[in-house]
Amino acid sequence: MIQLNAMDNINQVREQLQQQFAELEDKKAILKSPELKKLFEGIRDIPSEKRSEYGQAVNQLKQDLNSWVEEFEKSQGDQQVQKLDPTAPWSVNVNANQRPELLPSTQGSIHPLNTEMAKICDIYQRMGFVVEDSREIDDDYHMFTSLNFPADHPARDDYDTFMTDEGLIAPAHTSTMQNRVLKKYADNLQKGEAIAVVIPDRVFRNEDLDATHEHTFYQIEGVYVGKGVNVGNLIATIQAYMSDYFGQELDTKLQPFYFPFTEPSFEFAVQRPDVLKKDDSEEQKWLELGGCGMIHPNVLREAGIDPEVYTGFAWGFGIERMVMLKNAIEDIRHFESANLKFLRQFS
Ligand code: FA5
Repeated sequence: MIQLNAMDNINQVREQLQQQFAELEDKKAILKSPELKKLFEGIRDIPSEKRSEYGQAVNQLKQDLNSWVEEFEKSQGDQQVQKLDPTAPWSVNVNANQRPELLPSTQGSIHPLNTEMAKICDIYQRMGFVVEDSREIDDDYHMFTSLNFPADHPARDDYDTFMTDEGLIAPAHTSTMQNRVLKKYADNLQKGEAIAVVIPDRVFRNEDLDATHEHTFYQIEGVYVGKGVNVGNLIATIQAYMSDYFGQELDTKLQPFYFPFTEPSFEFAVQRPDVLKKDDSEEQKWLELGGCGMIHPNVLREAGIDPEVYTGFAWGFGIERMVMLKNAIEDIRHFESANLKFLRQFS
């Protein structure tokens, strides 16, 4: 009778431990459970003829607990695979059972930023500009020095730049490409043609986020250099682009500003539609779309172009802000939110 109760007791403890094991964060702790200890201590109270059977059953339970722990650890190990390799394709980093199920491609759609970027580039191509990609990692020379930022100048801090320990830079503006495209297309000038390039790409800033500021966003840079190019050409080019993209004349404002790489420099703003206004304050009246100006002689000189012979203008506009304005999107964070309700409006 004692033995029967004792064996029942082992089974009861097994059930209790099973429940505890499922809830435990540190699974190994199950091996030190007081319940198991008590079962072992109970061996001495079992009549001698039944002791061996009882002892075997308790030992079996202990072995089972060990196998639960081993199996759990093995399953964790499988999940961790190797260390994450950010350069490797999915299949190396993820187990088949961890891979999210993909929607069939027929249910996907092109991201609105890509659709709009294609439209924007198409407009500039029709205006005679070639399209170049920017890059997502660069160096101090292209991001600052080639753009006439004096060493240690506080204007460098305006860009809230992400840097690696080695001093590489995640570009904070597409202007990081100016020196490269000026050099690449310098031959155009010898042939009597202008340099006319636009560069759309992703840029990165260590920003405080709000409805019009992201840490990762897109800009489109424009560079135009030739003989006798002046501010009038700059304004006309931006206006021609704006009326094509927005399909209507918007209320715009060009006001003096400072960039080390343009002189004179301007900030280009557009009157906000009501949906993009927080309140009726003067500050909320205008949405800054971009910066622009006549390319500084030092920037041309640095790229091997004689500023006594050639002049040019450049601009850099925020793509999200243009798309927000065109589609009355009230918060820039929708673009990266993976919110299908938002994205499907554009498919
Ligand atoms: C620049 O980045 C200059 N490189 C622009 C330029 C190019 C001036 C060529 C002269 C010649 P700015 O920091 O103001 O300037 O940024 C330009 C535009 O990028 C802004 O007007 C805005 O439309 C967009 N932008 C800037 N920061 C953010 C942000 N955190 N989130 C979303 N858009 C942004």
